[in-house]
Amino acid sequence: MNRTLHTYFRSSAAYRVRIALNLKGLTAQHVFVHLTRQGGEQFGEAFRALNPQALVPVLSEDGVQISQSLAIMEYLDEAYPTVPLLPKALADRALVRQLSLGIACDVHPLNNLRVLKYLTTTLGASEDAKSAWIHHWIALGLQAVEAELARRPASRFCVGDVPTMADCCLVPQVFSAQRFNVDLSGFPCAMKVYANCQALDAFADAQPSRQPDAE
Ligand SMILES: N[C@@H](CCC(=O)N[C@@H](CS)C(=O)NCC(=O)O)C(=O)O
Repeated sequence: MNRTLHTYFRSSAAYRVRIALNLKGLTAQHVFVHLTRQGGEQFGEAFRALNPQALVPVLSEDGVQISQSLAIMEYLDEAYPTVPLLPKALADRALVRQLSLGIACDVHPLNNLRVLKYLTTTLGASEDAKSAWIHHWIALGLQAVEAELARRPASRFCVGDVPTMADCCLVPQVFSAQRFNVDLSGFPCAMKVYANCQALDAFADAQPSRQPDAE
């Protein structure tokens, strides 16, 4: 089996997949794509041939190439079901997807590198305005996660007492919030889940500072 992951240490989306692989006990050879060096290696011809969206992560496995972190995680879950990333009960599966999509589609893209670059260059936003933008969208997204977690019986992870795809999405988003100094004091349920996740090697080993390409 030849499995590679095109990744960048600071990428939240790649971080999700690194956690998922670790949870499943799967290894992948990491190919590092530096998102800022020389204008961004993701825009090079070779990487664009792999993913025309010019975004990491990309998982390649025996000729199969998949981009989009949620698609990758669902693929891994179907291909390697022994350690599942989705619970059994239908309603719980839907909740995991709801939380995952809420973060991956409605929070993360607004603070992605290319969006922030567009804000400051094309639209001329100041650094302060950029920072306010980041704080606004992360806080709004985490408020929704917090409300969802708070109205359910307390559990160790986002949905139940076993980590799921929702935790793979929450942890990188909280990590990114910390990097941007977002005040997280209003999110006790999310932070408790975050702490429970970080206590596991699968999550701790996937964090940006532990990656070989970390700066
Ligand atoms: N929805 C995509 C998002 C992928 C994405 O935005 N990747 C970022 C890093 S987290 C990226 O490659 N950014 C490069 C850029 O903005 O130019 C996923 O979940 O995989």
